[in-house]
Amino acid sequence: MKTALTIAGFDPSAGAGVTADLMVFAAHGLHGIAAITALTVQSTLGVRASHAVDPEILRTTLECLDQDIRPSGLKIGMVSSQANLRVISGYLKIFKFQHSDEERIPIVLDPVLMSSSGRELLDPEGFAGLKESLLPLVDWVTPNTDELSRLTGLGVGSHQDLAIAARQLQGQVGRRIGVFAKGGHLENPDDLLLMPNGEEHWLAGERIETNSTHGTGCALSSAFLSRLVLGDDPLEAAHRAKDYVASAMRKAPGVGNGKGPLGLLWPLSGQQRG
Ligand code: PXL
Repeated sequence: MKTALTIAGFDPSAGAGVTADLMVFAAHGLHGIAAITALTVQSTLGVRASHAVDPEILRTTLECLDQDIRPSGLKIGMVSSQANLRVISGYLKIFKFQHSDEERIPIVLDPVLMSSSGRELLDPEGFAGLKESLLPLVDWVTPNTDELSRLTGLGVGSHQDLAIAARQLQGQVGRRIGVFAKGGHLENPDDLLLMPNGEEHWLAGERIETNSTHGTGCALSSAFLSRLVLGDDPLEAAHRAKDYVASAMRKAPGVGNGKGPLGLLWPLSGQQRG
């Protein structure tokens, strides 16, 4: 069985963060492992607090896993603090140094900045570090419209804005990374896949009427990584990730009184995509 590693925050209501990522990996037949960057205090009703874990715990978790299990793919979600950002950048540099180009694994960064309930999930120094030192170390970045806007300083209210900002972000990084820009907040919720070679592909979205939207962005990003690990080309991976998440929204378990979690394990219960 292939392994995928997520470096992300813990959401006790199991909607977003590492718990969601591990469910997504399981749904794709992957063994998921996790290194936690932050403990959030939240339910489906919103985030009340967020506490970065001690960077030494994160560093030794990554070191300990690295000495034992080689992942076939890596996803980074909520980073939380500048100190943890430094640990993750250091880990990626050593990881890349240790492995040849043929052994390269896909690395996807979901640049989590704020919860949908409006709480900042990365400190200001961490934000600067994410742009300067973390982005150049990854292969794909999966921002939503707000994240794309904050990372580029451009307004993103339309499809054209999304494409311009995605190109600017790619240019800013100084190395050809791919941008899977999530347009879920646009009037027509289409996503844009900007390939490392500059090709643009629009993926048509549909608005799904549901209150179960907690962790949708996390799930799309980790499903995309899962499909890359399984050998899909990026366009195929993006289409399948979108289909998987749309089905997970339709098959939500209906838990909680706020924005509920998705039904991320639907492929394991023998259900057809819905
Ligand atoms: O969806 C962004 C996100 C990611 N990771 C964790 C979160 C949230 C939003 O609340 O709590 C742990």
